[in-house]
Amino acid sequence: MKKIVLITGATSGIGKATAHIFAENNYQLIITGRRADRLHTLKNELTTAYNIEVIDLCFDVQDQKAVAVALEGLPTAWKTINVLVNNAGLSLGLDPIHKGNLADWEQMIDTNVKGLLYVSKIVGNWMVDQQFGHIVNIGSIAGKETYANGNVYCATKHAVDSLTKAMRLDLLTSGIRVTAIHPGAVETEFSVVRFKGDQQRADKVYEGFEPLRPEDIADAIFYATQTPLHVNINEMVIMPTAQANASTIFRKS
Ligand code: NDP
Ligand code: 8X3
Repeated sequence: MKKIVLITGATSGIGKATAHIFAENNYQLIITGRRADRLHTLKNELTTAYNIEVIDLCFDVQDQKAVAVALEGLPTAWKTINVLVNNAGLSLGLDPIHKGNLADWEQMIDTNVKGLLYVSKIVGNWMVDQQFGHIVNIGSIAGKETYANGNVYCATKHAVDSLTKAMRLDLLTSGIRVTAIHPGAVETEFSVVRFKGDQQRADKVYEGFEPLRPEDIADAIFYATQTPLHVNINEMVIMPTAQANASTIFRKS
């Protein structure tokens, strides 16, 4: 029986690269996201390239009911999940706290924190019943440091850091492994989303240095899940070589 991985936010960036590496390594995949067309395309790519089975579930992690309907609707055999990658997330805006946009704050909290919780509660219960599993939470350097104007995004990623530690404690006696991966700058759709479609502003984020690629983070996620069962990688903080901390990047141009 092939192992099963569930990846949230698989339509782009880190989640999509993670889907590829698990597929290459013969896992069965459950891929999720809000963009159904992208999920279908990825499903076709993966099933054709790697001869594996893939289920695509289109839902918004902010919607508690939609999360429950989608996950509870999985065929029973697919609920034996070996690896959950809580990757869906986003940043919106980069403004001082007194100028923040309330709707952006709500969306970041509802996605990065509450969405992660909704998925983890359901899948975590299945893992406790089966007494195995591995939860990988995608945090950020923004969950380790707070940078100017990063306020609410940083707070949500600090929450992911804290929830990772909480999961490790609460799931300890069930043999479930819990890992956080905290990347620095990764070139994905992240900045286009943060700047609401302003591609020029997004491009500037990655100018003059070599950012991480989504595949770099996918490699780390996969590595963390392949260690012997008695080994838990608690966390990895992974930065571009040109980035020293959340706000210090050496740009050559
Ligand atoms: P992308 O924007 O490329 O991908 C984000 C993914 O999250 C997409 O698949 C998107 O799918 C999904 N997503 C966003 N909101 C929701 C939602 N409400 N419901 C379901 N899925 C959602 O960015 P990245 O790949 O960079 O981001 C992945 C994770 O990595 C995020 O948690 C991010 O915070 C984190 N991260 C990113 C870094 C970076 O520099 N890029 C650095 C550190 C951490 P869809 O739109 O189809 O719903
Ligand atoms: C993404 C990295 O530095 O833009 O989480 O917050 S950063």
